[in-house]
Amino acid sequence: MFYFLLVILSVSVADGWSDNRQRRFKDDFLFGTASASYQVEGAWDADGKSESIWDRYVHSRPKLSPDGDVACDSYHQISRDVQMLRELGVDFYRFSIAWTRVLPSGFPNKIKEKGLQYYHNLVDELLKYNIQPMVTLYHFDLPQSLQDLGGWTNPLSITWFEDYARVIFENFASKVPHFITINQPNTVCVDGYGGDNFAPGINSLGVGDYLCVKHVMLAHAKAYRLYEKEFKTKHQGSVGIAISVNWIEPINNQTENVEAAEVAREFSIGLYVNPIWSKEGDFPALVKERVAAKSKEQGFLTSRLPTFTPEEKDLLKGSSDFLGMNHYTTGLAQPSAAKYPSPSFLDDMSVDFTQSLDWVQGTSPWLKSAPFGLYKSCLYLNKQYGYPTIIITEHGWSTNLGRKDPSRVDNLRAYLTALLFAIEDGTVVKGYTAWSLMDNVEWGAGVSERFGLYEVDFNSQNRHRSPRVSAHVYKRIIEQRVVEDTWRPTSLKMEVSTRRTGKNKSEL
Ligand code: GBH
Repeated sequence: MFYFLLVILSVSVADGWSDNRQRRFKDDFLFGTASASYQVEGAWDADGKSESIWDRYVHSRPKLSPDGDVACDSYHQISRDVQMLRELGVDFYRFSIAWTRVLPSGFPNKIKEKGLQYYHNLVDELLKYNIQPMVTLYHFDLPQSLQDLGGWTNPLSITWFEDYARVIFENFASKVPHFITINQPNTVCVDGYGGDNFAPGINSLGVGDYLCVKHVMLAHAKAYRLYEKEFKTKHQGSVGIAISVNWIEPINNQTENVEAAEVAREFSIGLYVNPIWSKEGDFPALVKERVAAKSKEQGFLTSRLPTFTPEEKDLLKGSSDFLGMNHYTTGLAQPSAAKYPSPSFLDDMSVDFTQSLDWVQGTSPWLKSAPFGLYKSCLYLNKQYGYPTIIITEHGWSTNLGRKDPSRVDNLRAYLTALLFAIEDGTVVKGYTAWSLMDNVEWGAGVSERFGLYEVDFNSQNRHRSPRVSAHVYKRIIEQRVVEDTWRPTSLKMEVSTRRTGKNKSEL
């Protein structure tokens, strides 16, 4: 008897999460997929669109190939893009609006009707098939004209964004139920201003990056309050922000590594979540203390991390209807051995990351599969911030060319299973978004890293799209509401999902 118990115990421990219960996504759980303007639209200078920081960044670096000039040609392929969404049977499509297409000067003094029309056509086509649009206002592509004025390091960027947001809300609030203000402030700021690997590549380490964070957070809050005050009563939509929440685990349970992981979570997650979801409406205390101390040591008279006024904290606090969570991978933390440039964000944090050799590697160098990290991220947010309403606004996997993508199928199933466990343990998750609908321009990496449920042939005139195995598997999950271990499509031919057979809202 004792031996028998021991066997059961060790099997269930080894197996981690498996038991016999079948976990389902409730009928009102929303499934979607996503893209972003620069990554799919192409037509980079068509119909009066102005230059964005990504156009400039890629065009001025001879080593980078200008894949974004044409990208997936989505600017000319609305019906094909929406057809794919109907095939998948998704509830919503997350895409972004290019600021430069709508307001080429960066300001609302000149509104480009043709730019607006493209998004109206896309939104109308989605609504025709009962697919909800989820619109990101800013996904990394600032007008270069505003960058020339300092971009997000200029405090006036808060007003520039608010004015742009007003134009978008005025035009789309009646049709669009979900808005995301800004995608991944950490990428916008720490990658974009605290280095050279991401547009605009300002290289202002430990200074420009934090200035940007302050203004991006306030720009978000202003746009949220604008919608709340002038659009919400009438249109009843929701407005959130998409934050990069990758999991950080200590490399082992030694105290110094556990502490390093805690520090790293405050620097990479808390910096953006705390101002909105904590009662103080401010950056995390730990980050404020660390950056202030380092700054002093370095001879600065004030902390490199800017502060918020009491009014700004009030503006920030609670300024989101949902926490958009972009989750891809997990890092293992330990105190840094490496010497980072001083000052810099990395020096302030002083944590090094590795990933386990046991985790499957994607095509992107930073991407390994560790599904437990999604579960732990959710529980962490619940504990720290009191069960916020979450939408997974991105999760995905990169492969090479080819329509057979077993590693994406495995990754999708494992992460959705982890999500079901997080939901069972109390996480409030309204929806899940697969990144990405189709292969697209992976920023500086161009079209070499392929994140699509649909493969795109970048050598063909019309950027021909074809479904991968994972597209069929995702479609099946959306229909069945469960994650099956072994189901496979019998052919790669795709038809419109029975959930989206073309009936419009009034018919349903
Ligand atoms: C998301 O974040 C983006 O929102 C989306 O546009 C993108 O396509 C998707 O992820 C997949 O990457 O090579 O070690 O220097 C992307 C954030 C920022 C993650 C740059 C990878 C490069 C790390 N990315 N980062 S490294």
